[in-house]
Amino acid sequence: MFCEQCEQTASGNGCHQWGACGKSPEVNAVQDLLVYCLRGLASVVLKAKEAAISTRKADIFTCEALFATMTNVNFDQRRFTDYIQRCLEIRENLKAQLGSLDWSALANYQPNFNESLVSQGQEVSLELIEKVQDLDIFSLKLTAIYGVKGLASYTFHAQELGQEDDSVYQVIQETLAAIDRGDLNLNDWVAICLKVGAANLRAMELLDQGHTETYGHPIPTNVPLNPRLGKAILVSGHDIKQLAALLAQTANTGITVYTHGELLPAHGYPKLKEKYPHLYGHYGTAWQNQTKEFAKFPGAIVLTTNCLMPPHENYESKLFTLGPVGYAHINRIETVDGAIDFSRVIAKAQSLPGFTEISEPRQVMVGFAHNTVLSVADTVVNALKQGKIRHFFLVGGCDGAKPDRNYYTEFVEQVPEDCIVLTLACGKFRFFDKQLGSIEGLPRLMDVGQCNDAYSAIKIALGLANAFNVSVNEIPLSLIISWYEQKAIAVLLTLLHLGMQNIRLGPTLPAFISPNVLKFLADTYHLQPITTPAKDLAACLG
Ligand code: FSO
Ligand code: SF4
Repeated sequence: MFCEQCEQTASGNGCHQWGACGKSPEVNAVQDLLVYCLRGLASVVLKAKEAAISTRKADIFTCEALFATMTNVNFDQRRFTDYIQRCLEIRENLKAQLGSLDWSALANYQPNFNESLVSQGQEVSLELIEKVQDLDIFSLKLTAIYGVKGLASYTFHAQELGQEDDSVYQVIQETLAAIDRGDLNLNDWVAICLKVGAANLRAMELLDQGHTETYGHPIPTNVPLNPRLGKAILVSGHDIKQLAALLAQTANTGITVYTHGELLPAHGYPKLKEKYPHLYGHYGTAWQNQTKEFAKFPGAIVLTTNCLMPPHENYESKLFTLGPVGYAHINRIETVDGAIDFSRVIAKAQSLPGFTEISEPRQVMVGFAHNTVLSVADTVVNALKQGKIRHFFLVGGCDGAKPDRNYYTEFVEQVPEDCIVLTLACGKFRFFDKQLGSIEGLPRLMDVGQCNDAYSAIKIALGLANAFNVSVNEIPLSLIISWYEQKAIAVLLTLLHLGMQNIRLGPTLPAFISPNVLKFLADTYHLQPITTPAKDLAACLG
């Protein structure tokens, strides 16, 4: 097998025997086969778009299928067989509408379902196909594919909320189709990667619109970290719409709903909080701690999107997955025409003890998305001008199990008292409950939201630049980013597309970036690896 799409890739060098995430070589092979078939579908979709034939079904399918291949989303080999079959059906249906055309071998590719899809997947692994070719182009192709996976996940979430833009689907399909082209040089591939970043900005904007138009703009909200007595359901992942559907079905059942991981920022949405008082508090921390935290949770658990870890026996009977998420033998909740029936989850929660003891009250504050922060832009600008605020740090991104991620905790601890920390995504769980005080009434630690809310952080940065009438690279803001999986790659491409300079990235640099590509990024964008908190702080403030 070959996979190096995430930060925990084995020895920083690609998973070759078994995925460090728990993905088997068999699942990896059928994922490769699915991506291969999606590349063939993409060339047909592009022709259909040219002929003004509707490709919406194919576009949404492509996003869901790519999403399923991301790190810690789906480990179920049968689900990938289904995706491959659906991919071919959709492709053939579009071809039939297009009439007789000369199709490439890839667009005509037909796996044999009577034989092992695993060995057929191994034959089309990107590494095998590209092995003899240019290392730097291979590096950029992987960057584009992994970035498109992240982009597809944001696009999938946005369309669930009724927000779509054909230009985003166009870029996803063009990028997939481009992998097969031999006529593109290094500069072409850099341009493709940046185009993925531009489309990702639009996809994140659509997702932001979907969230805020449906649930209101997030407002500063205290979230209890201590449970309350009674039956309980824990919802993890990122999908606010699926959480809202569960809240609607658990209203007046006496069950308390808790968020886990990246669903913490859901508490900031006023229309969710006002409508569903049983959306009470938050339980646990980041994804890599779920095996311990899920085992202890005394109720049912729903995993909406990434990050799912291979579950332990001691909690798998109370765990449910839905959407692109999957794991063989784990309870699955199907979505039928957009409707989700959570009755099995509710019955499971009723059969479990729930919380029987209370603990010391603790809380954190969420809700510092762009609307809240930019509504006090004048206060921020004045405080900056008067020297009361010296600098902003965006310390955001994914968490993970490696000890070198302590850098981010130590960094926040060492940020001087006249500076403000904005944070987002699951990396914040290393410091989210720290009491850092305030400056001019502004908390020194502000939670902007999920990784899916990276758009909000970008909007805040652009809004401050606008208020100062300077470019975004001239405001006193440093980006200290932690990455783990493919959404972070898509966001990084967006930041590069916006021309953001001096990003500090860690805990390690992506394995798929070749030395020459890294040099290009360092020379052009001053992208750099993190070093030590003290050294990086001094450089940012210097
Ligand atoms: Fe974390 Fe997982 Fe949100 Fe990622 S939960 S690691 S970038 O999927 O998505 O921040
Ligand atoms: Fe390895 Fe990450 Fe790929 Fe899993 S997703 S196989 S850990 S590189």
